[in-house]
Amino acid sequence: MSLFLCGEITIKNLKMSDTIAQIVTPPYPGAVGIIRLSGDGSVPVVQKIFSNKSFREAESHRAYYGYIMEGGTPIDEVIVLAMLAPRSYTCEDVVEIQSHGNIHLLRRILDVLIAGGARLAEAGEFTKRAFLNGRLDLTQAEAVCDIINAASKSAQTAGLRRLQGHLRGKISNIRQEIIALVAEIEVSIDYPEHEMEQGNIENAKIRAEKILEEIREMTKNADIGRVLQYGIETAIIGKPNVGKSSVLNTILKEERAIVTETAGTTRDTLTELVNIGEVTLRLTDTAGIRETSDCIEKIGVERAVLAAKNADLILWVVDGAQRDADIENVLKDTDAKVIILSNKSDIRTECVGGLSVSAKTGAGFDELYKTINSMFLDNLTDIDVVCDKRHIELLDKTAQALADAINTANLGFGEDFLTQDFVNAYKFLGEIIGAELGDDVCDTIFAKFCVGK
Ligand SMILES: Nc1nc2c(ncn2[C@@H]2O[C@H](COP(=O)(O)OP(=O)(O)OP(=O)(O)O)[C@@H](O)[C@H]2O)c(=O)[nH]1
Ligand SMILES: [Mg+2]
Repeated sequence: MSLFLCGEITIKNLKMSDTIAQIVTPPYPGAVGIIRLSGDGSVPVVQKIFSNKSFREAESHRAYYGYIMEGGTPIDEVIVLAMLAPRSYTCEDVVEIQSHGNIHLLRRILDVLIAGGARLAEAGEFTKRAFLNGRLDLTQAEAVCDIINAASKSAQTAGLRRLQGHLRGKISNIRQEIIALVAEIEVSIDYPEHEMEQGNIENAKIRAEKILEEIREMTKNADIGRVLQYGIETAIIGKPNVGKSSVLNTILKEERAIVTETAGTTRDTLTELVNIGEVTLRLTDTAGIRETSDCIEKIGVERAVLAAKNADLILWVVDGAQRDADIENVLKDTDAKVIILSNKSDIRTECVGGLSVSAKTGAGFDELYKTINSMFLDNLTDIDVVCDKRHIELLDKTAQALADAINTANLGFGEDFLTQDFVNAYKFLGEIIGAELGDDVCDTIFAKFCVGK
C-alpha cells in the first residue's frame, strides 16, 4: 500500500491525531532549550500551563512571552510560538516553547505537557508526520537527518539541496521519462496497427542507455559522498614506537593518547572525531604492528589490522627508513587510500617518500591536512553526490533493471519483456522518493532519526 494514499493513517497503532511533544535541543546546558508539540491538541495543552492569557487566542507565527506554570508555581520564563496548520514543519498545529537550556528544566516542562494530554514523540516522528502529510518526500525527510549529522561542509550543502527537493526532482524526471517509454511500448502492444518496428525498439534502447548513463553518473562518487556525510574512517598504523600516538595527539591538538619511549605502549584502539579543513576524520590510534608473544599486545595488533581493513584512509607512520613487510601485507587487505608519514623529521634527514612530518614540532601537518582534503574533495564534480546506502542500493537496482531492458532489446525479445524491466526501474526509483513504500520500510527509516526530529 502506498503511504501517500492513506486516509487516516495509523502507525504502530498510534493515531496521527495524537498530540506529540519532545525536547528538540541537545541534552546539555545551553542558552535556550526548545520543546516542540505537534497535533490538534498542541495549542490547548499549552494554554493550560502558560501564564500569558492572550495565548488563548493564539495567532500563528507570533511570539508570546510568559511563564510555564506547574500548579500555581512558575517553572520557567519562556517564549511560546504557535505555527498553525498547515504552515508548520509537520503541516499540523505546532507549538514551540523556548525555555532556558537546562535538561532538568526541559524535562519538567515536558512532564507538565504530558500530564496535560500530550504524549512523548518517538524518534523521527515530527519528520514522519511531515512526510505522511505530504510536505516532504522521503529524500527530503532523510535530508533533515543528513543535515544534522553532516560530517563536512560539502555534505551539509548536499543535504540542504536534497531538502530543497533536488534529488526528488531528478528522480521524478527520470521516472517520467521511463513511464513515457512504457506508454509508447504499451500503445504498440494494444494497437498492433501501431506495432513497434525494430527502429522503435532501437529508439527505446537508446533512450534507456541515456537514462542508465544518468543513473550511473549519480552513483559514481557514492563512496566519496558516504565519507563526506559520515566522516572519513582513518586508521593510524605502523611499527611500534614510530610516533603513531604522537601523530594522533598532534592532529587532535591535545595529549589524548599515552606516549612513551617504550615500544608497545598503545594496546587498545582509541578513536576520536576531528575536523580537518572541510572534512571530518574518525581518527583511530592503534597498537604498533609486530610479531609478539604477549597475549594482550597480540589482541592490540589484531585490532590494528582490523582498523586498517575497515578504514577509508590509512596514515602509515614510519620512523625514518623503517618501511616494513608486515605492514605492506596489512595494506594488501584494504581498499583504503594510504598516506605515508615519515615522522620525526626534526631528528632525521632521510625521508622514505610520502610526507615528511614531525609530531613533536608539528612540521608538515598543514601539508597533511591539505593532502587529505584534496584527496577527498578534488574529484567531486557533482555537488549532489548520493551518500545514503538506501538510495545507492535502489539506484543500483534501477541501473540493473535498465541494463536488463537494453539486453532484452539487443536479444530481440518482444515489447512486453521490455516493459517489465522498465516498470521495475520505475518502481525502484519510486521507493527512493517514498511513492512506493511499505509501512515497515517507512518505520525502519524514521526509527534511525534522532529524538525530537
Ligand atoms: N623527536 C621526535 N620524537 C618523536 C616524534 N614523534 C614521536 N616521538 C617520540 O617517539 C616515542 C614513541 O612515540 P609514540 O607516539 O608513543 O609512538 P607509537 O608509535 O604510538 O608507539 P607504540 O604505541 O608503542 O606503538 C616517544 O618517545 C615520542 O616522544 C617526533 O616527531 N620527533
Ligand atoms: Mg602508541
